[in-house]
Amino acid sequence: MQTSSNGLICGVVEGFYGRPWNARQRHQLFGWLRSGRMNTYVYAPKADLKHRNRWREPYDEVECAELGALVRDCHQHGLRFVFGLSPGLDICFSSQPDFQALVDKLGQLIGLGCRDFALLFDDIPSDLPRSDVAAFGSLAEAHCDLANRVAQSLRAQLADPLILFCPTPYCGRMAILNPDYLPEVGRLLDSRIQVFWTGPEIVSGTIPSGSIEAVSAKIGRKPVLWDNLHANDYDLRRLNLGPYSGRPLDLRGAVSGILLNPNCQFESNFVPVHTFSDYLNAEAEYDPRAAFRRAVTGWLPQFASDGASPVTEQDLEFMGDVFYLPYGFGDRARDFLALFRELCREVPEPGKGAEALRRLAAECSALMGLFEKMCDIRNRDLLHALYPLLWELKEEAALIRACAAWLASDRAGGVGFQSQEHLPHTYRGGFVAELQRLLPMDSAGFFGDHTR
Ligand code: GDL
Repeated sequence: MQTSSNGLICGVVEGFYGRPWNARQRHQLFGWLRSGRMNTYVYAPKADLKHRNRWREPYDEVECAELGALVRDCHQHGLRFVFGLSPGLDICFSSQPDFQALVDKLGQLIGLGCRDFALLFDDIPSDLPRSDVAAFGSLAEAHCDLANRVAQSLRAQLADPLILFCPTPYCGRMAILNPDYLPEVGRLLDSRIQVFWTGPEIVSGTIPSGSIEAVSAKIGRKPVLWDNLHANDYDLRRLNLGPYSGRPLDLRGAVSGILLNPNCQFESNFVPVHTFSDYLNAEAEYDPRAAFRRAVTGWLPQFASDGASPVTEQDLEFMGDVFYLPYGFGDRARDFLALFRELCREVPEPGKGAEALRRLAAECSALMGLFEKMCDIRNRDLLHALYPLLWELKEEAALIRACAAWLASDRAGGVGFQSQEHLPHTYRGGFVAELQRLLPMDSAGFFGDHTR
């Protein structure tokens, strides 16, 4: 297995909610990881029923063939394949049959060539199951006891397996609400088991190195970051195409690993994975924007098309700026928003603001053009990974461009602006949108005054 230059466990955890990636996509990922000098892939797709909801059930013959091929493909790329199991929704920690089911399940994977494992207790009830109250004093104690027994069983079968553990409070915010859990992990969990951590938040915009010291002190070891910076499963209108950022280089010395849990749409992860590799391999400095530009250049060949007007590097950079990172947009998207915001704040008098309106219309045209060019690319999987978001973007761009044209006109007749294509009661609608309108979240995360 290849070791990263700094000895970190590093790579990707496929740990999101939604459709798991397929063998072809994972094969491509392994190539990216290998060329980026990373060393680990963690298999933990929440929607593999036998990984989580029905964890006790063994994989059938077809699934075994697929998983076995995946493990081999991963190993052939010089990477560690970690199989994650997430039994916490309904396991009884004191039950011997449940322990046996777990060991049997991991044994099935050992039979398929897997040598490294993760036990994941994220996103499960934070109370000890009633059936375990007599046996354990706390949830942390039950989790550690199980993990230690699993580790013992794995070590009896394998030479020096990597064993990872995801605690139930796995970020700073959660640890505050559940202050006893992590110190118990520090005391009770076998010291050779690695512990996952997502940073101050589930999706951490920044992870200061100092924030790691506190958690390391509690858990008695350096954590492995499960980094959700580019994850988008929690909001399907997002895509995070921006560079790995908000993590200082000295963070690499404060943790024992970093694994990226990225966008659900596999093909959209080229820039996240490649900039992450730049960060991992950087010697003295890492400039996220420069890494972003380099990655965009590397991504461009995948947009080859037979169309008259192919996608350009500028197009990709603009798309990346629009779908950037969870807590900020890229340069050109920020400028676009600032211009539009200003025009909304102070709508120009008829005959005024021509230059600003022209600039706005030009940016809208660029976004609409981007969509048209994308439709011609040969890599249809890549197109469809981006399509729903690009469609919505070009629809808004068309609306804003029409509005800009109306504002630039003499606005004869005195009626307001209306679009023929955006029908009232169908636009920005649907059941979920209705619920979201009824429950707006304020900037502190509270849902309307009445619920405080
Ligand atoms: C989570 C889940 C993860 C999900 C991510 C982003 C962890 C440890 N667990 O809480 O499966 O993809 O948030 O929504 O991060």
